Amino acid sequence: MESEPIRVVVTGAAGQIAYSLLYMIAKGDVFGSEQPLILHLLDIPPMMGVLEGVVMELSDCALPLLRSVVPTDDPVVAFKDVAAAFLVGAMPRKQGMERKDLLSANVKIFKVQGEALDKHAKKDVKVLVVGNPANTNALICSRYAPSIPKENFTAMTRLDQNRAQAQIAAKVNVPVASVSNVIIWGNHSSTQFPDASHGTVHMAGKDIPARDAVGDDVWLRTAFVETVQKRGAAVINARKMSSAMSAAKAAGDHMRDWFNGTPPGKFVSMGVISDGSYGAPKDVVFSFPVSIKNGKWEIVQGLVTDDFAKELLDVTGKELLEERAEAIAVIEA
Ligand code: NAX
Repeated sequence: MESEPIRVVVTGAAGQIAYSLLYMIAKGDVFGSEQPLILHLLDIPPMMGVLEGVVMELSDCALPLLRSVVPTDDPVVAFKDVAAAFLVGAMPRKQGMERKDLLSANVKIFKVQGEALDKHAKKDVKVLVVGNPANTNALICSRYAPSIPKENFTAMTRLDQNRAQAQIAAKVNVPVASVSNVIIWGNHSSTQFPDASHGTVHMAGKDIPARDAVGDDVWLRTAFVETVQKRGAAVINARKMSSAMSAAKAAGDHMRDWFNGTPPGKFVSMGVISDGSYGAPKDVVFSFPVSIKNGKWEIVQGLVTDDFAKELLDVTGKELLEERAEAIAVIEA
């Protein structure tokens, strides 16, 4: 018997990440080739004309799984009965805008969306925040959706993970799928810590430590970390627009793994509510290595972090505490 369609919302649906993401979702890359879908598309009123064009294109894709599309500028309609939410839409950083101004504009958006999720979404909705500052936006969104478990709010660091795995694969000269368990710790910002010290590379029929495969610890602690931290800026410099195709792919990877789980012994990185593991501050959305089973993530425990790692974890944790304080000041003002 055919499954009932699930409702999935994408916000920022007229934007560039959504343009790639909607196609991936609608053709079955995220929720599987047997799962019919109803897509809810949220954007702001001035974008409704553009959104109409996106709806036309989705229709013209003639995708068998896509049962209907609900374009709207009303969060109540957008979040009604959704089982999964991709919160991509956010206020972009404009010239002359301070980090504080950006945070302030976005905190307000994610407060409204949290409240709408709380009232209208399914109680087990899985929420992925892509819009920046993604970690703090996810924290605020969760705060305004108290009837939904905090574990259901996550922030995307999968693009950073994918970038890190691609760097290792290129260095060792193996296909990217041969690289596993590279971790992104902390904030999705330039303070993130891409860490290959627990990673593995599948070579000659077995998994070997990424450090041995690379054979260059200096590179792993310098050029590798910096390349991943600054990759977003490098794409903007080259393309004159921010990462979109790769961001959409990462959002799909994140949600697919959350629904389907991770294979034994493998983990992925997600921004999740921190319980203080690995010395991270509690109650911020911090990117950790997680394994996933039955739709629930768990922070991978027992990895040994050296002094170098501890120092970088500390820097990114401090930044998240600062963002949280700024965000709360905006809300409570
Ligand atoms: P675009 O500017 O192309 O699209 C954003 C869309 O969001 C626009 O159509 C805008 O009208 C809409 N929007 C704004 N406020 C909204 C609201 N209150 N409700 C619904 N929609 C709203 O940006 P795009 O390139 O698609 O990037 C979207 C977000 O992803 C940005 O915040 C960006 O910084 C962030 N990114 C996050 C990444 C991550 O790894 N976490 C990587 C890629 C990307 O930079």
